[in-house]
Amino acid sequence: MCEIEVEVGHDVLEANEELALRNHHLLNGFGIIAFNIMGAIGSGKTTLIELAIERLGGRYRIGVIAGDIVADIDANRFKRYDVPVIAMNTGKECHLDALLVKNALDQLPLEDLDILLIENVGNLICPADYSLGESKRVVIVSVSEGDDIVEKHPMIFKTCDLAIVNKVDISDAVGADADKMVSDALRLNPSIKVLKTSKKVGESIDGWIEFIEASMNVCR
Ligand SMILES: Nc1nc2c(ncn2[C@@H]2O[C@H](COP(=O)(O)OP(=O)(O)O)[C@@H](O)[C@H]2O)c(=O)[nH]1
Ligand SMILES: [Mg+2]
Repeated sequence: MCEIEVEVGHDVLEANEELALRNHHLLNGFGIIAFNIMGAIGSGKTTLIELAIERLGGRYRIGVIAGDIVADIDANRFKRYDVPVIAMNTGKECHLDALLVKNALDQLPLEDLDILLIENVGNLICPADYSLGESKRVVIVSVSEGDDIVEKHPMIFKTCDLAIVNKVDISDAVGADADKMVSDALRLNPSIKVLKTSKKVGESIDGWIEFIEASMNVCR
């Protein structure tokens, strides 16, 4: 019997990379900086995007892609801010991919945007492999996931520009060492920027806002 080896995974990822590059060029042409925001369900992705819209919406024109397996709950949260939002349901898939993002870009008023915030599907594994065309990759973990969550998911931390350790207001209550999470991220990726945040402490969000602003200056 003859055996044929088919590298399906490799081909799929290669095709995705090509599409992601096209998305990147399309966004570049409009001067848009896109952020791929990843993290588990409940880590605080939607909350941190909402805070970014609140703080930066007056100075930049922001659009959002809300990735989810089903439903448009997050998309409806963003719509309250009167920004263009596309809800992107993946069905059974645990990550967005470049084709889904291309479909969303086709529906967004690109000429009217400076920043595109993409909330990926809640997952710390699959999204790491799929570029979307973003300029910056962000991973959010919360202390309630346990302070070993970073060392359990090395790939995503190795590929991101920014790691956010969120919900530090409840570190003591859940018995988590937020500083260990920070040092784990830096050990995995010495060039990653790491922030500790809490929506309850306004100034802890400043670093997240400054990261977006700095990316606007560097990437454009
Ligand atoms: N205590 C605390 N709760 C937070 C913080 N950030 C988000 N949450 C809560 O965590 C839950 C999940 O947040 P959400 O932004 O929807 O997470 P997502 O699934 O990653 O988009 C919500 O009930 C938020 O209000 C934080 O800094 N501290
Ligand atoms: Mg969300």
